[in-house]
Amino acid sequence: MSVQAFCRRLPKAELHAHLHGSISTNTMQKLINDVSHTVDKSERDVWSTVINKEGKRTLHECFAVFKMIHELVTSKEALSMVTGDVIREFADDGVCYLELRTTPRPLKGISKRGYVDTVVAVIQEASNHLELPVKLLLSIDRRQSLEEALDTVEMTAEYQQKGDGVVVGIDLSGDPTKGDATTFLPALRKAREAGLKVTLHVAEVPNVAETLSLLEFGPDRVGHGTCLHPAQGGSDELVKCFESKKIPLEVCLTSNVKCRTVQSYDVHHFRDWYERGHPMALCTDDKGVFSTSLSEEYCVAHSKLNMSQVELWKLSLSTVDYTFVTDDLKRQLRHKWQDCKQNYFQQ
Ligand code: 6MZ
Repeated sequence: MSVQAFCRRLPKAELHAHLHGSISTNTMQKLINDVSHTVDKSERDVWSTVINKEGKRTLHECFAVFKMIHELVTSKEALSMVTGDVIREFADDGVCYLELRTTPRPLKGISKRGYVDTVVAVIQEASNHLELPVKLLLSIDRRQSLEEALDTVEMTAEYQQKGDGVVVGIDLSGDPTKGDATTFLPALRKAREAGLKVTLHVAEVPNVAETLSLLEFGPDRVGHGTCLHPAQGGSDELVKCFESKKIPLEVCLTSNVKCRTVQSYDVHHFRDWYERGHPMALCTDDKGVFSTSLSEEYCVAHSKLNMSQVELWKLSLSTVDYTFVTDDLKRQLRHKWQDCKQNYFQQ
């Protein structure tokens, strides 16, 4: 079996996928067509050029792309359509567990809560016909105020208490060059008190003091962790703290290299943490913006980081341990992984 076929067939869990960054070129084209009667051709051409750029963007350019995507997703209908497409595409890629995250924002005629209701409704609808458990994290954007962050936490707790099991936690993300994430520590503590899971974007760019405070808070997982090591602008204290707490790391290989927060796969921090036996999950981050898929991330780990098929299998299975779900669902997921192994890999 080719590596591509192996990675496609491998059961996979996606733990770090921003909804609007995951919108594929096809779906983006649908959005552009939908606004064609209200927007002139030159603007549509700019959008088409941006979405067809194959994901080669600096971190700064990525955030300009998110702004553009947000300008295209302005109605409840558009939000439903993109959420449905993103879930289907992950399912088609052999993803067997999906955690989406998104930053609630008011759209035409709907509040932030209306936004979350819309995404939750699409997730519930998808569960009627797809064998793919989908959970949702609500994101705090670093550019927001503490009050907005507290509102997001309160809203997340309300949805969690509704008991439909879709909304499970909080993410802290947004442009890492903006704001001070430690501002949000009171909101993050409230999230933990409410029993919510918490994952934080940490050290995507060098910032030793902020990173240390976030790690000391003790999140359930962290995203990126690019600049922990002294050679990447971190410090020995950060490495020691991260290692001793064994906080699972959401690794986004293509995203880091395309954004140039990591110079090349050869120097990517994945290999070092893998050799230390640190808990890690391969993730896409923004599969639309970076033109990738979760299967592709596993292929990259094979071709650029010399991971064998057996290692990829073990890595994928271990990812189930870091999902934000009940022990019962984790058991069911592990069975699914074992069934797939028997069906596909022992012929
Ligand atoms: C930090 C990121 C990100 O929430 O509108 N986002 N935050 N680092 C990254 N690495 C490249 N990629 C995406 O999805 C888009 C939002 O996700 C966050 C940003 O806040 C972006 O605006 P939602 O669904």
